[in-house]
Amino acid sequence: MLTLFHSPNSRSTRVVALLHELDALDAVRIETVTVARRDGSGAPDARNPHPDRKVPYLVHDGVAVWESSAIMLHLADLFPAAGLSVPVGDPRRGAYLSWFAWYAGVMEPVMMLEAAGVAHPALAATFRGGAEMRARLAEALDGRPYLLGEAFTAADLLLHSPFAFFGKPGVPAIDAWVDRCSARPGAAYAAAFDATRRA
Ligand SMILES: N[C@@H](CCC(=O)N[C@@H](CS)C(=O)NCC(=O)O)C(=O)O
Repeated sequence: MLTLFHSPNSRSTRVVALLHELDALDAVRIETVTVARRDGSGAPDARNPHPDRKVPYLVHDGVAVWESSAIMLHLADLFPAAGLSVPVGDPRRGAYLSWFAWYAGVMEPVMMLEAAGVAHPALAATFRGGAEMRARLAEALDGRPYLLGEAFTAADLLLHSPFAFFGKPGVPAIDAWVDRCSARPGAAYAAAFDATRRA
């Protein structure tokens, strides 16, 4: 059994979009919970088993999976028929895994630091900065529609999501990719789903 702990218009919305793209909604119970939001609204929900009361949080046959990258990798592997994962043995698998790790380890921290206006030589030495992050994406998307080439994968769904939420960066290759990913049926489904859910 699969249960996704979700809060509307949050980082778990992209997991709902993925479930739609995977045609897996019937296989997953979506439990809507509240979370503490940065604008001061919301509150931690005692029904949410995440140790920090965050979303997304997935429970698969009693086993927890947390962090968007791990959850999306796991779900895309669980439902391979949709073709959104890259299987072990495929030469694209290394890049596929690396995009998920880079998202969690570099891209999201860099975006948060940039949005907060925080800069420090130690941070730049560790993560580089927003310009380098965008250059990496633009280079990967040069002459190809998606990060892994011609096919849309779960990596595109995850990595385009902050730009879809906070706005495109004004880099042509990235902006066009965000538009392509945002036009997918999963994005429209998740937006409509969230409009019907109140935690
Ligand atoms: N790196 C985590 C971040 C999860 C996260 O911070 N989610 C927010 C919602 S967008 C949350 O649950 N915040 C509630 C809180 O911080 O208490 C992931 O991507 O899964």
